[in-house]
Amino acid sequence: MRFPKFGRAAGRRGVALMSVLLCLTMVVPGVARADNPIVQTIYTADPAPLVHNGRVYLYTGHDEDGSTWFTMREWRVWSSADMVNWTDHGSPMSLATFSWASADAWAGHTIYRNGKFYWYVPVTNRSTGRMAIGVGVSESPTGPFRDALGRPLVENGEIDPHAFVDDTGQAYLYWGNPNLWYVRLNSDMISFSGGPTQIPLTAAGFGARGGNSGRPTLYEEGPWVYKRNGLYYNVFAAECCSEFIGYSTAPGPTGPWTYRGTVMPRQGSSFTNHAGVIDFNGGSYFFYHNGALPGGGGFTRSVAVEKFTYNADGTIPTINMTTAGAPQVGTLNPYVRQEAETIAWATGVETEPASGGGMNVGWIENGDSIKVKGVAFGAGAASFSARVASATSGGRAELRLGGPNGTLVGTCTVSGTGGWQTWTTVSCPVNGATGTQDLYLRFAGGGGYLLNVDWWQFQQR
Ligand code: FUB
Repeated sequence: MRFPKFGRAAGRRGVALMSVLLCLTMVVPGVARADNPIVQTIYTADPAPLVHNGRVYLYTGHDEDGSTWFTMREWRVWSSADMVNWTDHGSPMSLATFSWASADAWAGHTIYRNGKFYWYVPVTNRSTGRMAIGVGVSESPTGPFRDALGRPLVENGEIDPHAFVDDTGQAYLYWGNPNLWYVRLNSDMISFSGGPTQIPLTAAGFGARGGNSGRPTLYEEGPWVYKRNGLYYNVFAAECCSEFIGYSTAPGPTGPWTYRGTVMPRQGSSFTNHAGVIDFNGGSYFFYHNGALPGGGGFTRSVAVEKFTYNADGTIPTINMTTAGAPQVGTLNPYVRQEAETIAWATGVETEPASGGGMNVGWIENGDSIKVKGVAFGAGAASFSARVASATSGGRAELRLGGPNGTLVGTCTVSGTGGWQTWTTVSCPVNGATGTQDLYLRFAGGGGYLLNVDWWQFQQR
């Protein structure tokens, strides 16, 4: 099925929140020009990054187009080896994974243990009408995930689970809004010992909140707990609305916590924010979400990332949202098969499951483009091949360097193949692609949708 092009209306939570949102929308540019947000093909929210075998796997929610609430039905997975070119792995887990869930595929977290990936998610339990925590499990970071229990792992009406395994091997699950809870997970990661325990929300631990919100501290939701150099960190969404990101530290995984201040101020035209923190390839990275895409806002959010350096005393510096994003780690090899859905920045296109597995890029129209950053052509490419399909009469894939209208180094012509999933391989000569370049696949042709691309690869001179 073909859908309208991306770029949809912002949502609405209520009069008060909409006012906040409108104020933010007026002061923040609506169109990002660089590599943040990470995904341009759909709205994404609630980042949960995981480093595994030299790649960063990014687990997100999916804000439906035109949402006027947190209308979320599935979770999505992306991965990158270089922090700028992200591969779309589609949706390996959705509300349908949990037969007992009725709605609200909200902020989850994935962790690796025992050779398996455990994805903890909050959803509405159909039979109780309350938010409950389910757990998906898979042998692969990109799924598919199945319901590990066939019922909630834990249920108390609160959200935003985050798992952490301490050096001792003891695992914890944290979650909560408006309270902050933890439970000691057993080593199977799908059962626990003892009951849910509340972490005291004290002003010393989580900062004092003013106003008449009825909440004692700045803690709002989205705990992200980790250990670094013997110190335990809890990075969380603070106050509402709009939220900023704050953090606390503790000598142990259950506290006592000490509030340490702001990580990311209120920015970015989404009244929520949600943190994910990792170390990867010697750098530290802070993931968050905002409303920076066209049509973006509080219910049409997008995940973004910044690189940062801890202060010498272990405190976290203030991190601001940028459109530049993180610098690239290394380069991308064009002489091995690259998925078309490995993208630094896409304009106009969307993705879908490909008939042969994985995803393909589709909804390609005249003038659309895909940027692939830092492509290491070395001494030079001689030719380009791509797996393509077209249910219409096709179009052209122009290979350009440095920009969508940059130097043209090759053009592949694609004819109709008889279907959007009827694949053939096309090739064309390439001249002038040397060194390390930002590659743009720019598409040209007549009106309507032109072609789909599953993968591409250059051949060396
Ligand atoms: O995405 C739905 C909810 O919004 C999440 O569970 C919260 O963390 C907030 O980001």
